[in-house]
Amino acid sequence: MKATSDDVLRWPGGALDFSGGCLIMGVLNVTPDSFSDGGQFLDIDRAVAHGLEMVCEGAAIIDIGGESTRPGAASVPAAEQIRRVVPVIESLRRQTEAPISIDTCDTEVAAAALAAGACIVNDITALADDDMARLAAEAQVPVTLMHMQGTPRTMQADPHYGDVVGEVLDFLVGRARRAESIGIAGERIWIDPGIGFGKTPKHNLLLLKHIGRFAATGYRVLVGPSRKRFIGAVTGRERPADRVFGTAATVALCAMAGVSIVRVHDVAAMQDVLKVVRAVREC
Ligand code: PMM
Repeated sequence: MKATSDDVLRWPGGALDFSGGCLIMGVLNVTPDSFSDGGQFLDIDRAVAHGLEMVCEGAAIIDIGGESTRPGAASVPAAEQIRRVVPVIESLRRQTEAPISIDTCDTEVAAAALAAGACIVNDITALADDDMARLAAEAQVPVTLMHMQGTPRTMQADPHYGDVVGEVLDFLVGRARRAESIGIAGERIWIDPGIGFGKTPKHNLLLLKHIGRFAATGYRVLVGPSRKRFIGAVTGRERPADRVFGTAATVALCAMAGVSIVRVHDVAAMQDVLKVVRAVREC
């Protein structure tokens, strides 16, 4: 086992207490086109205010991204991502101690974000770029390794797997071991099945059904189901903002299965969900 779910994780620049169970990572997209909050937080003051609001509502981490990864999205140049996220990170850093995560697969963006005060790297390509792995190893920061089939531009065209759970699990454990060999401590590696990234609704449901197998690897598990399309497919809710109750169901089952972090938009609501799950687990 590389990590346990009942301890405090410390690293240069941050700490997280997992002893109370699953933590919330609040989503803050400084983009014009993310599927759920795109265009809402392009203004620095509004982005910062929303970040602080999520901390007040119970987010343990704020995840900031300057590039939409919605299906079909084109990549955003590093300079533009930096222009979007760095002022928000700098301002939040001055106003809250909550760890800030940078959602990018671009090493230049991650380096700028870490210099501005972020202290976690969320890489949806699971450190495909060795430079990103070296950056995280040197900075000794936690990293999220996410699974994706294809790229955001192509991933929903025709996702297919023989055994989705086994293949995603093998990929993530392989990438986690590689990250350890490059010098990232196992307790700082968070694995994420990549809900919605090159997966059909059925693939997403199977990953959630078997999410306990990911937790059983000993690496901490992060899951990002919030408001995603598969919830719309199950509930018939077209608008992402109408998928909060569906998201709540996924958060409850993740927390019961030993997931360490859920990445969500609706922090106050999911904090209630986690409080109830915690009360049941502890009674
Ligand atoms: N989902 C999105 C973006 N970044 N990062 C991780 N680690 N896991 C996810 O599931 C994930 C992510 C897309 O959703 P958004 O538009 O709400 O950011």
